Amino acid sequence: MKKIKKFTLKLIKEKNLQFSESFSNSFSTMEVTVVLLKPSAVQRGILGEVITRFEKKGIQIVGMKMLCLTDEMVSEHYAHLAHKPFFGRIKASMQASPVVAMALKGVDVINVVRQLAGVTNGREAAPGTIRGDYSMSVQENIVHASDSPETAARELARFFSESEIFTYPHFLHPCTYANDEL
Ligand code: IDP
Ligand code: MG
Repeated sequence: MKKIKKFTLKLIKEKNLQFSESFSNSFSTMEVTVVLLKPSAVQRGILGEVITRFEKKGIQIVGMKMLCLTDEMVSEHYAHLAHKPFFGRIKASMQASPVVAMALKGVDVINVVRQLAGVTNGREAAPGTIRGDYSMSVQENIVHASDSPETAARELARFFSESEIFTYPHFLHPCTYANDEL
């Protein structure tokens, strides 16, 4: 935990990433969140369509890579489900192929991306959301998205090294946000 905090603070300083804990008094906060495009997205050949949704929304991609999740990564990532009878199935499903990990940056992006993803069960997720449009399953639900600033910081450290997170001008910013939203 200490290591994660140190890594996060270093990223905030060096990469100009800002997490909401640092700006709890402002109305809007520039944040970074983590999305995993699960094997269900990789194997169904819809990576491009899902990535396009984030881009079209005005969210900046600051990290992206393909990787195979290790046993340790999945166990840490889904530790809150370790006691469930279906945990073995989830684990196998997350390791069925490589995943694509993305670091996404934007104002209030953690909540925005959770809304774009939709609720866990694809059959109940609202049309227009990623899960609502592409999934018929609770388990095979296309994307993972961080659910809080603390989780986002932990997941960023879990899936990315410092050199894999980028800072670059987002030329669409003037069309994406008003000055007082940044
Ligand atoms: P979330 O992905 O919407 O945050 P969580 O409850 O954190 O939902 O569960 C993590 C993942 O575990 C889900 O996205 C889904 O793939 C899987 N999962 C959750 N609940 C079930 C279940 O009841 N059966 C099968 N898989 C599940
Ligand atoms: Mg979750």
